[in-house]
Amino acid sequence: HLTFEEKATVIALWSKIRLDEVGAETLGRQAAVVYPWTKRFFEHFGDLSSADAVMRHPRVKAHGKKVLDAFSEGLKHLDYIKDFFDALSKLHCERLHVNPENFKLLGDILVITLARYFGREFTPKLQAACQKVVAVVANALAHRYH
Ligand code: ZNH
Repeated sequence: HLTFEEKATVIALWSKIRLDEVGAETLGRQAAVVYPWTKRFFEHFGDLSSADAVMRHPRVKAHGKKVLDAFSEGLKHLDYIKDFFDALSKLHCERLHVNPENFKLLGDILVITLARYFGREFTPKLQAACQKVVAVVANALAHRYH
């Protein structure tokens, strides 16, 4: 469970990032390099043949921003996040057919991207709070699959 302090810490950290940059890097790392099989969800975006192509792709960037914007909104509603993400969970389950395991993978990549973005400022305590938040979000998005 997230403490009040952890929530505040993550919200403060989040306010310092550029959502488009972190979003594109997260998605790029995921789909281009680390979990390349997730590329198949984004083939309709166009050329995703190399890591560079993925990370620079305008539609990937736009999508990364969209995903992180949803994350931002989720941060404001952590106490009832399952309800808040209910429709989004349903969309991923019923229409997009994304295996919910991918939500956890994306969360881990997001944490790694944040660590790279913040460097030494990203203390173990901050990481712990972030790991909890991405777990809560992944769980909420997987809710409709159960
Ligand atoms: Zn997702 C879409 C969010 C994950 C895949 N997404 C989407 C959207 C959003 C999101 C907001 C939009 C919707 C509308 O339009 O309505 N996601 C999200 C989040 C997360 C996610 C928050 C975290 C966790 N996804 C994910 C993953 C995957 C995905 C992991 C895979 C791999 N999505 C997707 C797709 C889509 C989406 C495919 C559609 C796109 C287009 O545009 O086409």
